[in-house]
Amino acid sequence: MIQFEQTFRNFLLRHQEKYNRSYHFLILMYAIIAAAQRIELYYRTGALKDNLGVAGSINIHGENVLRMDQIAHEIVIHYLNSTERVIQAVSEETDDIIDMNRDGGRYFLYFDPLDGSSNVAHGLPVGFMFGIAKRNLDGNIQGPEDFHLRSGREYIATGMFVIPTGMFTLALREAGCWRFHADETNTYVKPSRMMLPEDSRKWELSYNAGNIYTFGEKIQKWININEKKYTFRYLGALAGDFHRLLLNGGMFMYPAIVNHPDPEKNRPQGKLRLMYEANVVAFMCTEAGGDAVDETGTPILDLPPEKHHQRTALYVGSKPLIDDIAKVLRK
Ligand code: AHM
Ligand code: MG
Repeated sequence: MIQFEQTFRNFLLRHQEKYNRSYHFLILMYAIIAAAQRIELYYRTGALKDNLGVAGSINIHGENVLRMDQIAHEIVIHYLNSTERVIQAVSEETDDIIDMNRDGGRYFLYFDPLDGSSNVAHGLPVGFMFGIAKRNLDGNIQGPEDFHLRSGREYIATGMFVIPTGMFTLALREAGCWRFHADETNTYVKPSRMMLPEDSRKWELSYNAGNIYTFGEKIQKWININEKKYTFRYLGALAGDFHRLLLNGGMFMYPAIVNHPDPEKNRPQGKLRLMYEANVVAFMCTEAGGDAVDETGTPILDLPPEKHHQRTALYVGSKPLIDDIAKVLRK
């Protein structure tokens, strides 16, 4: 007998019915899946086809654009456009907001099509990360509800694909954080609910250890006191590191860089982007029973974005650890 698992499509169909939601979200999610699968195809053969190198230009963040960044960006834009349901999109790869269906669309999309650039040259895991907010459909309300700069608290879903591993995690507002696996036919199947483990023996800490002496004194002190209690793991691609965290618990952090020997390299605002990196994992983590804060100890999901490429420091993970570090950060 063949063993068939529940498919992602069936899972989502049931979810939409249970919460009395529209079919529009299904159309959007199928497009996102198609985009992820296409990115994965290119990535898997990337080294062979000479697609893992640099493209020869510099992006708005002052970083080298990689060939795969461009390919992944174009793929996502194509599939989002095809749904006719996206109002505007924000991509890490373009400076401007991308207009799609301004009149008829329902959703705002924030995405990083290929996050974890330092892994790309090696063909190691990277992430396609996205967050979704919805247009205010009550025609009487005008203003911020119809604006793309939404805080994470207003997102309706966030997700990430760990490429090229065939793992997909999706969090739906108030309906939990779920993980899916690609089967032999590349169909996402077998939803499993993710809840961070309470047992601290499995917890891991994850941060760029080479940066410790550039962190603020409070964080250096916290690390000094706490690092020996936990295992340490760092892949250097948020999707991969966060994927581990969801199963094992612990904390991922990318603190503000404030003590760099070359002051030009300080990043007091943090490195990661609020709208399509930090909010994505903060939203998933909250649905999995965890939490996330910035350098002031403020919940990431409460930060009002002032610009779409805004950066933030990020501390995300098991609630007791985030509560503890938030206390230190607020002092
Ligand atoms: P990117 O958007 O340029 O890829 O940067 C984001 C990545 C995250 O995936 C990862 O957590 C972090 O940057 C790693 O940074 P570092 O190499 O400084 O440790
Ligand atoms: Mg990125």
